[in-house]
Amino acid sequence: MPYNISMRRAIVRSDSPPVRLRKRGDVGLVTIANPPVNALSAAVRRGLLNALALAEEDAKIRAAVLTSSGGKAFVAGADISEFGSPPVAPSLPEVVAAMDAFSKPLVAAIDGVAMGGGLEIALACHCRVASKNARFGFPEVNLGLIPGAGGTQRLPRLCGIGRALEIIAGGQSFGAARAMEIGIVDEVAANGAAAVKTAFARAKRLAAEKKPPRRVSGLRIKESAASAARIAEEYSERLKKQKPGLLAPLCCARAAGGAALPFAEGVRHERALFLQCMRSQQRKALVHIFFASRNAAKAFVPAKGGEIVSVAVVGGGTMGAGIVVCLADAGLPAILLEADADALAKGLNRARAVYEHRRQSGRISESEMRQRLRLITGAKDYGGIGGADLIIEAVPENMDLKKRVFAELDRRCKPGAILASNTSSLGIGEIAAATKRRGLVAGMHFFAPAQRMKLLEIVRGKETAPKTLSVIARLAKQIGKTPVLAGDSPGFIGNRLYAPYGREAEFLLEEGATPAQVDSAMRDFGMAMGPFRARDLSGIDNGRNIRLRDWANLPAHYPRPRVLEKLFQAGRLGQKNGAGYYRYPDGKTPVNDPKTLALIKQASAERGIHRQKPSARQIRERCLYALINEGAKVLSEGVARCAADIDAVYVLGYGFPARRGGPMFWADSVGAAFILERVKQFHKECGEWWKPAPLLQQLAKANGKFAEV
Ligand code: T1G
Repeated sequence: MPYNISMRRAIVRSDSPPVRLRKRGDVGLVTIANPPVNALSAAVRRGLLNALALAEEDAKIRAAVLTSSGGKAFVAGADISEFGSPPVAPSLPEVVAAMDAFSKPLVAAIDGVAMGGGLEIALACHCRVASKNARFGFPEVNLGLIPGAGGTQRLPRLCGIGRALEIIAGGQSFGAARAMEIGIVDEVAANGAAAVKTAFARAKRLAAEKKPPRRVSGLRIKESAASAARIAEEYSERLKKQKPGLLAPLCCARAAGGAALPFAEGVRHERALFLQCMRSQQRKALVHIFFASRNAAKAFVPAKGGEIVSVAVVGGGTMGAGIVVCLADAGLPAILLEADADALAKGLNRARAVYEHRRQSGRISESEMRQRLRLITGAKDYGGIGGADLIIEAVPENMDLKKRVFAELDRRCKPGAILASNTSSLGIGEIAAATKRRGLVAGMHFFAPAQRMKLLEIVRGKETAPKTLSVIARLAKQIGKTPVLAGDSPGFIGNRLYAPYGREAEFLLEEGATPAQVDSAMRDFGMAMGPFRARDLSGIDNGRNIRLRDWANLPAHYPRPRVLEKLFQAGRLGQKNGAGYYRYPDGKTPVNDPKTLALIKQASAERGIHRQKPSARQIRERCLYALINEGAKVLSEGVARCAADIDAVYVLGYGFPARRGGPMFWADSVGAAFILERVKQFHKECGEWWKPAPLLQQLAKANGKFAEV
């Protein structure tokens, strides 16, 4: 429907428009107000177009300032929730073209994040003023996209093709000082209000000069077309190594490589690449994970009260120290409790070592390190942690030990304190039974290294109170973690699905594969690390203990792989003692070890297997379909709330490739019927482990998807 002036006035001057135009003297103030992050929805795009048209037609307006309200974001980009739906006019390129054509000075006042389309509309202005806490970036590449509204053409014109390639294909955000340094911003003000004030002054000055607006599109990059294309080509070759299998980074490089072309031609080239990415399965998968990681938090009712002011951590091992660092990083005081002075000193030193490493690599300053360390204190007895609001237990994976710790915590900690276990798979209900405050007991399963991994499985015991879960989920967000709710079942979500994945990898060794073949096949699929390299990292002894416990009551007729036990009996504990599935001559680089192959062949012989090398596809099918079959059971049992939660767990905690959207999203792209046929085949060939999950059978029959469960 074509716009007419009355419609424009209606949209821009209604009482709560997503875009408002107000006159201040002879300057028009265009304000975007689309909480929570001022995403460029269709209504915002329409509002911008109308506000620009009104400001253009109003002779009393001699210049305009573009800003937004809300503070968190200037504009966080296109409205991601619109992706995949039929496009709604006006498109963002149309809006940006109208900004470019605006005949009066147009100055952006930026506070909060200017990302993606938000940075693109800022670059389409003739001048940019930022508050000092503003942040900038083109994160589209993390969604499987490229900037699609001129960003790949304007950015190189301001900061050169080399820097532009890093920013666009890297997808990292950066601050106002850096933006000023590289020429994206013309001035930095103390805060949002000062940025608007400064922008006004600039707009008036530019209007008084009566010169044609300085359009970024009118600039030229200093490199020639051939040189720009060569720089982009060289950068693309690096991207193929750094980000294998990803389409969007390469398209970013190709689009920016065209910035030496005439502007209109470069924009057309960019648009074609943008639409190619928009249609890609990788974009669908990456956007799925963007929302899955945010929607997981909606499993928890928003907490009211119960603020967590101080946290104690029991156990200063690698995990406990990492958890303490998470807390200090978020500005929370953390008390580390250990059994004796020596153990406490070791635990505190582990936390200090994390900060020392960050300081040496320039990620934090000496003063920031001291500030964080001041938040970490030690206690040698329970009396020292009695006043904490939350206590996170991170002692070794031994149920009797955990029960003793929880019973003592229950006696010594203040009423109302929440007691959480970092257990990776032990029963929360059983642990809670050792206390008289079962409603206040839950699982907080961090992933190693705790100070880096974003995933936090929050485990609901059968008597855990909803408020306990909500308070923990709120803390999770405060310490930068993504909370995913898990039912109290062995292995919760992550380790429950990881067990069959690792089991099948091990059976494949006995059938004819080597650790390197299996790891390589899974890395080629996109896993951050192969299963055997991962097991060497987490420790052969840990893997063995979990398996002994999980299979304690396994019916005798279930086949059991033997290689893990043989490695353990041979004293090979993994990277930590120099040998596991691989050897580690330098302590960290895995090297194939003939001794491992000898143990594997021994296992094959004991089982009477004639070894045959499997193909990469067979390796992937066995490992992944076992995982997905278990995921179907976890969904049916309600251990996971929905398939997207499983995807969030696997991408954030287990290195599953985000470009495939997580195991259940990927399974939906393969198809339940196909997977069921393969599972049935493996059931015939490999025995009871492969009994098809009822939900998988239902979906196959109904041509349904896990996403619909
Ligand atoms: N569109 C729609 N919703 C968005 C959104 C967006 N761009 N960004 C955030 N949200 C929602 C999010 O789902 C959540 O919703 C709420 O806002 C708070 O987000 C055309 C093609 C801005 C740094 O990739 O990085 O522009 O869960 O929990 O931790 O060329 O949000 O409350 O219902 O993340 O304070 C490029 C994505 C898009 C930025 C704020 N832009 N967003 O972080 O809050 S493509 C991005 C973020 C594009 C152009 C191209 C972060 C944030 P709910 P949050 P936060």
